Amino acid sequence: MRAQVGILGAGPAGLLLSHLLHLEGIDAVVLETRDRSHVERRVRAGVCEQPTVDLLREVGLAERLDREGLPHHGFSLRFDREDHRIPLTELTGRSITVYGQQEVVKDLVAARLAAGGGVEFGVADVALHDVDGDRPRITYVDASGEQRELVCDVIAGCDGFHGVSRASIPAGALRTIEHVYPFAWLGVLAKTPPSHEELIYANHERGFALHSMRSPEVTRLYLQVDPAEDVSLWPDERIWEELDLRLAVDGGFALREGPIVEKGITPMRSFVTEPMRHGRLFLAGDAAHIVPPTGAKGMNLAVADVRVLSRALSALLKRGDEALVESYSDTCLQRVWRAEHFSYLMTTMLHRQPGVDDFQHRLQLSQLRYTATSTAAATSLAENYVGLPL
Ligand code: RFL
Ligand code: PHB
Repeated sequence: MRAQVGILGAGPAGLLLSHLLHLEGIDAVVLETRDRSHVERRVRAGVCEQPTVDLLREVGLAERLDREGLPHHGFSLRFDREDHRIPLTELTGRSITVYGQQEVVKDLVAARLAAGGGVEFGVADVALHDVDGDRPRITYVDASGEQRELVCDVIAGCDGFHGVSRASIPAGALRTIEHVYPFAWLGVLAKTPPSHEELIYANHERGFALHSMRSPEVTRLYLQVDPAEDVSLWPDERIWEELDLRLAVDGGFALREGPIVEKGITPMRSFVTEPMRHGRLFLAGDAAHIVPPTGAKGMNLAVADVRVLSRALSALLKRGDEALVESYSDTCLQRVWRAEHFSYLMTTMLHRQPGVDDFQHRLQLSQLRYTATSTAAATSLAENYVGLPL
């Protein structure tokens, strides 16, 4: 089999890249190890920044997002039992849209299949070959158990943090920079209307808590926990009790409880691969970098990467112009490092570090109060949160 671009991974990065390439008249095949329903049900990101929404609109993928997505013009910062609103739109003229990653993925899969685009789910034993040469190949076993080979001009590694693409690059050709945080998030999805119209990021002495949502009927909530925490120690009542404590404010806050339908623990790390390219293999999204979720940037970075990559591959494959593929990694890494810094700031400002002294804690509270009361500080946070222009 032959394709101009072989794409590993049907997450937001891989699927959107194949759509963008299709619009450029370039044929691509997406190979995905999981089945379609798994990919469409995986609960992950919830926040689309403004540049992501603008791009999805521009490429005809925002019809359902515009109908069902929830536009948000601000969010709350809570600390010391006080609530402070960060008015995103007032400060930046832009906004975010709460629309689940799995909804973005469903829309992308539907668009790819409607256009007759190649997406193969349920493949196994994926291996990359000859990525240094100009005819790289992917071998794999398809869903019916047949051994296959896909010969490409270029391979896009969009297979997430645990995929094979990054691991296929010879040791020594890449540099990885990593920071692991001493906490994790316990995330739950509850069948209950949100308790507040906007997101709430709370710094509490018992740890961070986040109130988010997926729809007018479904709430998404997170609690800071130990990275080694066992999810079975968190029955529903304990989760609600803890959220109640951490989201509390003077004057009262009524948390709406309801059946919890999903529970999971996510470790927090920052991770960057440099460069994001080796020969004819281009890494994009979580395959190349990870941010802690506090800044809501992971999916948005994946989208930004493939926008740059689609243009670069179009120039290469249609005109033999190498300039944009040469600058691909540097162009993406500028945005990646901005998001890394912002995500680090949000994370360190909002979480309680086990074992830190009073000095660190007082600095954290001072930073929160400054952010909540200075227009300059709030604007800096807001412009990063809504997404810097692509
Ligand atoms: P994905 O979504 O991980 O997709 C990679 C796909 O590759 C497949 N795969 C393979 N395919 C072929 N061959 C192989 N050998 C393969 N190995 C793996 C996988 O099955 C998968 O389908 O990566 P992509 O496309 O780069 O997208 C990145 C985003 O998923 C990620 O950054 C976000 O979910 C991060 N994130 C958030 N991002 C935001 O922008 N806003 C948020 O509000 C936000 N909240 C979050 C988050 C991530 C979270 N978790 C669970 C990590 C909240 C959480 C809790
Ligand atoms: C979510 O709704 O899943 C969500 C929202 C904001 C974040 C992270 C996750 O910072």
